[in-house]
This record gives sequence, structure tokens and C-alpha cells, in this order.
Amino acid sequence: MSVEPTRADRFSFGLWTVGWTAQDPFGPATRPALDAVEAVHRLSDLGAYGVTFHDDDLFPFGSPDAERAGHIDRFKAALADTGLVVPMVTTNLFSHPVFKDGGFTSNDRSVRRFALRKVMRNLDLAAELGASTFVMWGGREGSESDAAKDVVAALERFREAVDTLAQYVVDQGYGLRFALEPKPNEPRGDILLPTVGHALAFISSLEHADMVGLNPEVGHEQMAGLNFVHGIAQAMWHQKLFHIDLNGQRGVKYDQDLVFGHGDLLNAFFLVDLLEHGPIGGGSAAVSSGYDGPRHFDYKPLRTENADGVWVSAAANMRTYLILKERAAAFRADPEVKEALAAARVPELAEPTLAPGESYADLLADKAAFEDYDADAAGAQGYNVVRLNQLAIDHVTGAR
Ligand code: GLT
Ligand code: MN
Ligand code: MN
Repeated sequence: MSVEPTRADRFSFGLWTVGWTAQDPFGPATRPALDAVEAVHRLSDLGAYGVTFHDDDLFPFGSPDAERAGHIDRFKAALADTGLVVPMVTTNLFSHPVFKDGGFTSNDRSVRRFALRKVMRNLDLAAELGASTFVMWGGREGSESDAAKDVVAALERFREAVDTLAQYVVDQGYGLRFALEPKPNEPRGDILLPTVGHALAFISSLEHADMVGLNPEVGHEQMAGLNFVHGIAQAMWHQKLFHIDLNGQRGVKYDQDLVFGHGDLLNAFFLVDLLEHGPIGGGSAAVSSGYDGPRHFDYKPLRTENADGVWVSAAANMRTYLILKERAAAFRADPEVKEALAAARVPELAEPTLAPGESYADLLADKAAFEDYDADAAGAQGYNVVRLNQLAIDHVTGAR
């Protein structure tokens, strides 16, 4: 088993992850600032293939043009030295006080116009650096008071923003797609597009819906008490899994951004299984394989860790992913698992409910389907779920 990451694994990290200095609402930073160039070199040494960033991670908000260019040039040189790529770029529309009531959906129209300009400038940079995905996380798009935000108008403004930016990308000929990142709350009391499902519905209303998908984050769905594997499967079914934020979360509480797998380990196992192997029962004609984009970690090194601990935690994300990948391969290859899957009737779900060419009239004429159907016998059968689940646990824990 190799748990040494290589470029072929396509692991990427946000500059803001390893660069988090660990300030929280109760105390100041516990670590010094990390230079972007050092981050690139350290991530490369650890085996990552990519690095991602917000504009404000690379150059301070409001930097004069010449200073901004200097920061970008240093970063580009580090990329050239290491061979690291920039698969994704995103915009900070949440830190500066100007965005305290939102970016695209601030009640103040001038803030919304400023936000659009900030994103357009960053789209130019993303294209210049060869990114293919542009993430939009609307952390400040929301409210604490139902009196103070017209949610219908806010969704109109959100749509206006995404449509305008998509048109800009089309007109510039940039090879970029957008990925919306849902989150239920924090920093706002309630955030717009709080879950994968809300965001999917929103995307279907867009003018350039084909260019817009999702960047779901493990912890964000779990903060809402939802099953991340289910959310990812639905995103895949809609062909909308454009990018992914991997991390860990322990239950319904504040956003923990733990190392991947350091929260719900069993859900992380089934996530890796889905991403690597595709749907467990075969899926559908359109979705039968896994996810081929970057494995992007969006975590925060614990506040307890010093600078050395930052790199231990960065490596831990990749190691956990690779361990689970190996465990998932063993699970899928195990003849007993194959037998248990069949006993649980999992592959049967891929079979259409109506036979080829069969109509509802044919179904109505089929007495075996209803009039003569023994519902009590079907209700008495077992689905053999626990044996299958225990086999997964045996594989995750190394007992098999
Ligand atoms: C912020 C947030 C993340 C988002 C990032 C993209 S920024 O750290 O907590 O979940 O992915 O804007
Ligand atoms: Mn998070
Ligand atoms: Mn994220």
C-alpha cells in the first residue's frame, strides 16, 4: 500500500488553509503569517500538485497595482520552480467590512457593483494562471434578521451576478467554469444557497446553467445534518460536481474544517469509494464512474499546532485520502463484499423499473405486479444491510 502522495493523485490546497494563523472569536493568532512562496514550496515537497487562492490571500485588499503585480510575479516564479498548478481560484467577498452585508446580495447597490468588479478582475487573473474552475462561496450572502433581507430580491441579485460574470467569461473566451459552494451558516446567521440541493435548484434558473456547477464541502453539508455522500451522488447525477472541498466535521456545530477523515470517518470512506469507483451499485447510464477533478483540501490546521504541525496536518489530509482509497479498492475487490452487495440487492436498483418498451398500460395489465403480488412476502424479506455495512467497517479498520 502506498500512502505517499504523488502529482498523479491531484491533491490541492488553498493558500488560506495552511496559511491560517488561527485567530478565532476568542483569541488572536497562534502562528505567524505564512508567505505564499513558502506555502507553494512546502506543498510541492509534500506531494501536492496544485494550489488555490483568494485574491486577498495573494495580495492585500486594496494593494496598489504595482504591489499587486509584484506579489503575483513572485507567486508565478514559485509555481514555475515547483511545477505546481493553479486548478482553481476564488474571490474574497467576505473579509473586508464593505462586505459585511454581502457582496452580490448586499442591500447597498454600490457594494454589489464593487463586488462584481472585484470578481471580474480576479477572473482575469484566474484565466492568466490557467485555472479551470472559479469557486464562489457566498459566506456573507445572508442575514441574521428576516426583516432585514428580502430573500427573493437577494436571489434575483445573486442570479444577476452569476449571469453577468458568466457572460464576461464567455465574451473573454476564458476556459473557466463556476462552482458554487453551499454553506448553511457562519459567518452569517443564515447563508443563501445553504445546501447542495438549494444550490442545484438555483443553478437551474441561470442563463448559463451549463457553466455553473458545485464545490460542495464535507463539513458544510454535515453542519446541516446532511449525508455528504448523498449530496455528492446527487451532484454527480446532475453532472454538477465541478470541484470538491475535502475536510472533516464532527456533527452539527460550528464549521470545524478538520483534517479530512478526522470527523465522520465512515462517511469519508464511502465518499472516497464514490469518488474513486463511482456509484456502488453501478449507477446509471449517465453516471457510472467517479470524479476526475482535483482532490482539494479546505481545512484549518488546529489552533493548537505550531508551524511544524501545519505541515503534519497538510500531509495528514493526503495520507487519510490515500489510506481510504486503498481500503475502498480492497472493499470493492473482496468477493464476500460482492456477494453481500448482491444479497442486499444493491445492483438491482440500476435495473429500470419498467422493462424496455414497457408502458404504464402494460404495467396496469400486469397482474403479477399488483393484483397477484404478495406484498406481505415482500415485506417480510430482509435486505441484509448490516452484514454489508460491517464488511465496510472491517475494511476501514483493517480487520480484513
Ligand atoms: C473560506 C470558507 C471556505 C471556502 C473558501 C472559498 S473561503 O475559508 O470557509 O469554505 O471554500 O471562498
Ligand atoms: Mn468550512
Ligand atoms: Mn470550502
